[in-house]
Amino acid sequence: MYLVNRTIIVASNNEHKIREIQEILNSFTIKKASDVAEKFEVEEDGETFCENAYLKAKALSIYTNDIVLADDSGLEVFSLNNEPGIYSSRYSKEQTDEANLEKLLKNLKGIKDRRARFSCCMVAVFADNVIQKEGYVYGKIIDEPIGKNGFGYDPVFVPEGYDITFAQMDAETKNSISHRKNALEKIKEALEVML
Ligand code: ITT
Repeated sequence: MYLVNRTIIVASNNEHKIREIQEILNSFTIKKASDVAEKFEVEEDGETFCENAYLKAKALSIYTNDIVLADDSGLEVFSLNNEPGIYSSRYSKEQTDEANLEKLLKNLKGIKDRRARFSCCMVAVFADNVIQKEGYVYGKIIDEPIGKNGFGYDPVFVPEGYDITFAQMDAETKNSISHRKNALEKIKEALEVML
């Protein structure tokens, strides 16, 4: 099958993610869920990033014939049994970036092993095809948030090989090494074969 349409609908309500996907997949036209569906909400009851990404992509695909792309991602802290993991956006009672961060730092108080990784599973769905790719970036969690860019846990995550947090980096630098970038590069490669 040859796809001539290079439009991708992103099955996400997270504006930060959508912007990063747009910046990384800059040879595609990126649209958001609200462009094709009035209200888009999915119960993320999968047990892995990929299960949840598939649930989101499949749910939006009934509204469009374009390629649908979903991202499920999160932070895994090794000394916390890989928490918050798939619960990253819902870690605290308040479920805000600030409260999630605060809970993470509290749970890490006094713990020396600060190693962590961001994980991302991207699922693209179109016609009868499903493409699933994962990406990671390894690093460590610092004691106090630093930086204003990005979102989520960016202010406490210092990637390997750097001495600043994701939130201190410009978007271009984060997007050149992130978990999202790594997963998207693989998705892009798979899609380009079919376009
Ligand atoms: P959608 O499901 O609508 O896409 P969401 O924010 O709920 O949006 P997820 O369920 O995939 O998405 O949760 C992702 C959470 O993981 C996000 O809210 C952050 O807390 C964290 N996260 C993922 N990628 C991140 C990044 O690049 N920088 C910082 N935090 C990130």
